[in-house]
Amino acid sequence: MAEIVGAIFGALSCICGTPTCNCIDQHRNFNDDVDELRRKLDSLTSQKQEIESRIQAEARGGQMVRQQVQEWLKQAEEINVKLRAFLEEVRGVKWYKRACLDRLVCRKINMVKEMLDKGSFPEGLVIERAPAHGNIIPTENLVGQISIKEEIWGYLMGDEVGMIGVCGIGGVGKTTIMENLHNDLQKETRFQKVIWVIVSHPLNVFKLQNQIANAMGERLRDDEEVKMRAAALMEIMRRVRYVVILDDVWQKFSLKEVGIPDPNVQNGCKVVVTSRSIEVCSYLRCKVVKVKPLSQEESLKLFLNTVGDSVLQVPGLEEILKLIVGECAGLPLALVVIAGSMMGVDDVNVWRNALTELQDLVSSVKDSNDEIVMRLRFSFDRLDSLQVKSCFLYCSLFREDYVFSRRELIECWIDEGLIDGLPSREAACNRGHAIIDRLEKNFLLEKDIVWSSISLGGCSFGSYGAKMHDVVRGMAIIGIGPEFGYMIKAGMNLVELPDEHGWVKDPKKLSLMENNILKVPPSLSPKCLSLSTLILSSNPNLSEIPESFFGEMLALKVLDLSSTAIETLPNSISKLENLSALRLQHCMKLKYLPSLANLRGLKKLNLHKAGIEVVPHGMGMLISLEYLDLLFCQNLKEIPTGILPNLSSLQYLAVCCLQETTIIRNLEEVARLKKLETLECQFDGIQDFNHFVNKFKDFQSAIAYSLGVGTARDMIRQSKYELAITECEIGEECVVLPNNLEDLCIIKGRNMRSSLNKTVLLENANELRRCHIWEGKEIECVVELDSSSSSSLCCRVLDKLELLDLLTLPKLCELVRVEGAATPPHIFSNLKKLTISHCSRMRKLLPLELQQAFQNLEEIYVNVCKQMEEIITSLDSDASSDKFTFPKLRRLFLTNLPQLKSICSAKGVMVCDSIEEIAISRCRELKRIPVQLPLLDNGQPTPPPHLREIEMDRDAKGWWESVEWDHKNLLQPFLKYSD
Ligand SMILES: *[C@@H]1O[C@H](CO)[C@@H](O)[C@H](O)[C@H]1NC(C)=O
Ligand SMILES: *[C@@H]1O[C@H](CO)[C@@H](O)[C@H](O)[C@H]1NC(C)=O
Ligand SMILES: CC(=O)N[C@H]1CO[C@H](CO)[C@@H](O)[C@@H]1O
Repeated sequence: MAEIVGAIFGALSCICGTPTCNCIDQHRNFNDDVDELRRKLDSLTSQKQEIESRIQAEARGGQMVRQQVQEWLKQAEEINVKLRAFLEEVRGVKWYKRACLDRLVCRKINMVKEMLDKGSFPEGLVIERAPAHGNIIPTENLVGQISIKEEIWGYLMGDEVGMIGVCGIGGVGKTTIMENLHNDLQKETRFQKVIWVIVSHPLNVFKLQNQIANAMGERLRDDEEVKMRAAALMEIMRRVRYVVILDDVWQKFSLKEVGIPDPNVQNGCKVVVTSRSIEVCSYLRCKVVKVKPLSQEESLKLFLNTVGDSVLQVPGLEEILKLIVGECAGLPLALVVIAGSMMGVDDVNVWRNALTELQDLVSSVKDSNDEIVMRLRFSFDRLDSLQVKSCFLYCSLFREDYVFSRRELIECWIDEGLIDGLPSREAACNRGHAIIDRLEKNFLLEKDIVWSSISLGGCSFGSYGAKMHDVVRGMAIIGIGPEFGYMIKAGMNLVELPDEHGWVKDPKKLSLMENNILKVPPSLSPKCLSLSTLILSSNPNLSEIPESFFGEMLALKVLDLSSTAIETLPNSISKLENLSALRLQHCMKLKYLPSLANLRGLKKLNLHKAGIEVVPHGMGMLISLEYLDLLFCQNLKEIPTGILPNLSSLQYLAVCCLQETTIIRNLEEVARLKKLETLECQFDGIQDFNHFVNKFKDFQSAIAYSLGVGTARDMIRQSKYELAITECEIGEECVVLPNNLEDLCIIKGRNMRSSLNKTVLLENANELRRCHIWEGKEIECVVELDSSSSSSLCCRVLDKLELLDLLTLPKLCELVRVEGAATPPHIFSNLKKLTISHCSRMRKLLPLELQQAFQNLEEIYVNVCKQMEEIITSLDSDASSDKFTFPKLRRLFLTNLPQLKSICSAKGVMVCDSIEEIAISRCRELKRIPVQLPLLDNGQPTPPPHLREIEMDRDAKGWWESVEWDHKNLLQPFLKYSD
């Protein structure tokens, strides 16, 4: 209190001490301001209370409240206490002094306003475990090794052991066991946080700290020393009961150095390390669990699981098969990879031959460390085409554990000329997908998730990409790469180029990706006359390459300098006549490129986000150019007229359209590019965009597009025709949609109208398949129809919609609003998936009038809608005993709906015989589950034939006892509890 009094009188003396009391604003009334301050303070209090109750509702078992939110709550409380006291003080101040206090009051008002603004937390309050997208790691099911898994589980659940070391040779299945355990741990309430970190090799403490902090939803300061960061991380970790799984540790280190508190009985935390080295495990004082190879019997089972049981029907095969399995030495990785390569073979002779090859390979390296390498080599040799082999080998150029997106990998293959001779880029991409599928099927690549930079409402978004198992990669590098002239030093923390002795003789492909090479020595000119691919990407501080460097690399075809700090490219580039791909994306400092006029064979020029101010000299001469990316080159103001039409081979073009004039001028030129297949374009605002669309419509027919308006974001990239509008002022003008649009995404639209229908011109959108609306403050319903339009256009337009995804729309209260119409619109009749989350005003989801929308619905997700009362409603109360039929519904997820009283009216029943999964959690007001069980011929009820599980939160056991569900006892076996 003393401090506040001081502040008031301090202000008085300093402002009023001078004769010109300039703080008096004649037009303001002091009392009004004080009232305003009081009102603002009340709003702050109620906002704080709301946030606190939202946290209670949202924060399920293990979730953590975001740090900004915690800080905000603390500050809000402080401000509240201080200012209430201030208001008390002010009341007693004499009138003649009040005027002078006014400015102070104004400042306080602003302070509260700021707090109110800061308190919206569009990313959500808690760090979600990204439910539907799961922190679940895609993994193989375990065959054998169950006892090992159980042993580890015992240590995790018990008190005795804090550090666990899972130890065994490469390919024995350590990671798979831990992945399975990790996924099981997600369903446990014992730990608040389960973190999976792939430890880089060589170990990099700084990076490890970042990985762990990120997994905790926090950030460490990049400019601090490792020691300070360790202390900060320690602080973060102390707050939760965690399991940290450190996968694939090669070197000794100490937990303290990184900032992981010692796991012990008091904190109940656990650290699990997987490693090939017992020494590492012992050094960390782990309880060591050795993962042994599979028994012959388990091996056979795993092999058959992969290759398919039907091979056993081939006469005479069983013996050979057992011998082949024997050669795999019980290593799951070898078993699945080899089985993968024999899939579909039913000729005994081929099998017999395979056995001999495998035996030869294995005996050639008996008892060396490379045993597994040779087993894997076998399946490489069996990839029939050189094309597939080369594509596989190319993946080893990336650093260990790198997850590539399919698109990225296929583009690289195209650059290498590995996918050639196809009539279009689309055909080449399809071929690329087929190759990835093939490699995945052979277990030479594995599926993994590429996380996009989009994160909203606490959800992260990912898509499937591919990754090379580290042992498979090792095999590629040691066992095969050298024959093909590969030299791979990716992700090795190198700070300079390898010196002359370190170079493979006459390499063909050299990767130095993801190091920290700072400089290429001034006169270095490595003699690499056969080098066709040089990758120096992601050396973030590499700023200079000397003239001489490319002097003896004249055969270079692919040069990748992306994500480096280079400022200029040496002129010697101009002499690389055979260069066909120049990748310079994310070179933000790149200002200068020499003339490209000589590079007649150049097919790809990627300058995405590069710093260039003008287009490179000679670009107009690149008659072979197929791929040009100039997107987000912020300094590039225009593409001069006359250049684009020369690029007659162009298949893919990505540009920003920042000024109206450039759009129009270039667009007419774009129209002349006869081979163009894909156009990617970014616009500043809706006006520019609409202008573009109106022109584009005339010629777009066959061109796939990916268009963005507003701030740049990763595209969702699901379809050929997509539009994302991000953080845009939508306001007055309706958005005109291009023809063929399949995917529409509106994120953080500002000043949107009350409905989607009023925000965008839906008339053209009769191909719309997916619609995402995220974080729109104004939108009240998705479609708003007046009586005249109800049966017509809009409904036809939205009839193909398959996915409707609504996230954080605070004013949304209905899907369809029909003004004064009696006839229910025929709408959403192809909807397959409906997801709605964080829409706090929504009370009722699907009106009975939308019945036709039920016909194709396969998935319904409703999550964190705090006023949601009913999922399917009929206005007509007589219909209360109705049957609601959802012939295709497979998943029904209702989570965190504190007001949900019924799913479909009081007595209604839901018929959804195709249901597979039901999840209901945190819906405590729900008294009855109306899902009707199908009847057998004899009239007895039976669980739905495809039902797999009914998931509930663990502390809902009591609720389950009380909830009404006809024949509930039959469903008991399907129950599964999660947290
Ligand atoms: C790399 O550059 C960044 C930014 O310029 C700097 O902060 C960092 O210290 C540099 N790293 C090294 C290893 O030189
Ligand atoms: C460029 O490619 C052509 C055709 O493949 C080849 O004959 C020529 O030797 C290459 N140039 C260099 C410098 O390697
Ligand atoms: C495409 C479409 O149905 N648009 C409708 C949007 O809403 C207005 C009035 O609210 C209708 O007149 C349009 O037909």
